[in-house]
Amino acid sequence: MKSIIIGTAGHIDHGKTALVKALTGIDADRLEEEKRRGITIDLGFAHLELAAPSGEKLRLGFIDVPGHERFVRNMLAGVGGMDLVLMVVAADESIKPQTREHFEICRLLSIPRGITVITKADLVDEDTLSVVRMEIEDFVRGSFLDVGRSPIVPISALKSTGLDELKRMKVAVPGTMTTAYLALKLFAPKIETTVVPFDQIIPEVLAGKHEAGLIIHEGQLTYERSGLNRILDLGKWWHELTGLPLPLGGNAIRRELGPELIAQVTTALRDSIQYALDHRESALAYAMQFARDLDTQMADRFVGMYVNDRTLDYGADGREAVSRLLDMGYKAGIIPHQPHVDFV
Ligand SMILES: Nc1nc2c(ncn2[C@@H]2O[C@H](COP(=O)(O)OP(=O)(O)OP(=O)(O)O)[C@@H](O)[C@H]2O)c(=O)[nH]1
Ligand SMILES: [Mg+2]
Repeated sequence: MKSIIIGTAGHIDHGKTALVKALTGIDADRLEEEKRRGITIDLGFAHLELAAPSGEKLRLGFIDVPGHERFVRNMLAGVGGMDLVLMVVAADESIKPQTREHFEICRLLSIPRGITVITKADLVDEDTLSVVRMEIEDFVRGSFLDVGRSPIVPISALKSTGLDELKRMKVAVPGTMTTAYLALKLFAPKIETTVVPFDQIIPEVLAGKHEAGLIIHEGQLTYERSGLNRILDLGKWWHELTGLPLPLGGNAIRRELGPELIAQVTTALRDSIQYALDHRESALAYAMQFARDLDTQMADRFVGMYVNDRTLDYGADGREAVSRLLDMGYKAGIIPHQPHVDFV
């Protein structure tokens, strides 16, 4: 059996021990003081057996080092025998003093190989993640961690909830007459739900009243800031299933009003939307009074999700999406009557 010694390196609190635990299931912080203070003081150890692509068994031994600058001697003692180092950089902090120091130590001791791991990817958005990646690329250029020979892998060590687990949860939903609810029931027909006012879902999930919440409106932009994790994006799920956009809403008008009045109302609505799109800044300033806890930038994104060119014209795929969604809802028994939609 082949043995490989893998070590961690990186700044304090950047997630080295959490990474080793996610990989092996073993908490390498074994000292009582380490557990109490939540930092690594002395070297920790873990192991994992894996089959190599060739079928050969590999025994991976892990050495987890402390990131605290005061314990750099312990770190140094662990680095000597490493075949491969996991250079850990937290996405929310990027390169810090001990990232540099540990990197220099690994270079001085000629660690042959490494992988740069961007941890805590769940804490930042994609733009920040790519900035951190660029900073790392610059930092490691020409070294044994140069991206030409060693990958940069973003991860999150947070426990993720699987979709099957979600199907067994009781989920707070904003109402049973919402597209979000319809999509959720199509995804998981047997899922249990409780109706909660839409703006109470995030606080109640945070308070532990519900296992999960179905989030609509601006909650879609703010849930991460509130400290929640996404399990499923129903818009993406629907798009993967059908290749169509998920229709979130529309204006309906009574057929019996007659073609003339329907045409008048439609024109008035379209003109009004077109005006708002053409005068985005003042329209947004007006909308800000209803913006609840959104700042201007988020409100701008939020409005863009609901008022865009599709608001003027669904387009052929938008129309197909509306019909398909309602039809699937009827066939699944979620909508009691079969809807017949005409598009004006
Ligand atoms: N959100 C998030 N938090 C994480 C992740 N990985 C680790 N953490 C948290 O970050 C904190 C520090 O994690 P550790 O694994 O103890 O960090 P460390 O690099 O081992 O710290 P030292 O050993 O003291 O240098 C803990 O509170 C972890 O729960 C992650 O992927 N996402
Ligand atoms: Mg640690």
